[in-house]
Amino acid sequence: MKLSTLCFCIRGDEALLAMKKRGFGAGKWNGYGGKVAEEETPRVAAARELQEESGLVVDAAALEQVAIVRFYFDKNPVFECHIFLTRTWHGEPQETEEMRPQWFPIAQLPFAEMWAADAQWVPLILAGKKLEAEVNFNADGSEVKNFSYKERHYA
Ligand code: 6U4
Repeated sequence: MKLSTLCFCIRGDEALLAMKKRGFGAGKWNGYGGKVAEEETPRVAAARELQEESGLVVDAAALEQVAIVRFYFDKNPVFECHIFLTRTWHGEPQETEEMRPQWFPIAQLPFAEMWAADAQWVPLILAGKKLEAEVNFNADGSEVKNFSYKERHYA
C-alpha cells in the first residue's frame, strides 16, 4: 500500500478543510495531505504537506496521530493513510494552486462533497476517538462497499 497522510486543523468547534482543485480527489473537501516520501515518517510528511498546500507551519512533533485508515478500491489495497489532528500552528491558511481553504463547524461538515466514506470516520476522530479503519470502495471510489474500524492508541 502507498503511504499517505491527512491532517485536520481544529480551531474551537471548527475544522479546516480545503477544496482540492486538481488531481486525484479534485472537487472534494478534504483535510490536507499527500504521499509520504521515501526518507520521511508519516508525521513529518503530514507537516510538510500541510505547509506546502496551506502555508501553515506546524511542528511535526505536535501533531496528534488519531487514525490509520486503509483504503481499498475494488478489493485492491491502495492507500494506507495516517491521520493527524493539530490545534496549534503558525500562520493563516492560504489558497494554493492545489487547495482552497475554508473553516467549517465540526457539526456541519460538507459530507456530500467529501470522499464517500468520510461521513463514517471523520466525525469519530473529531470527537476524540483514535482508530484503525478499513474502507472498501468500488473501483472509482464513488461508493463505499464496506467500512469497519476498531479503536486503538497511538504513541
Ligand atoms: P500528493 O502527494 O500531494 O501528490 P495526491 O495525489 O494529492 O498526493 P493524496 O496523497 O492526497 O493524493 O491522496 C491519497 C489517496 O488517499 C487519495 O488518492 C485517496 C485517498 N484519500 C485521501 N483523502 C481521503 C479522504 N478524506 N477520504 C477517503 N480517501 C481519501 O476516503
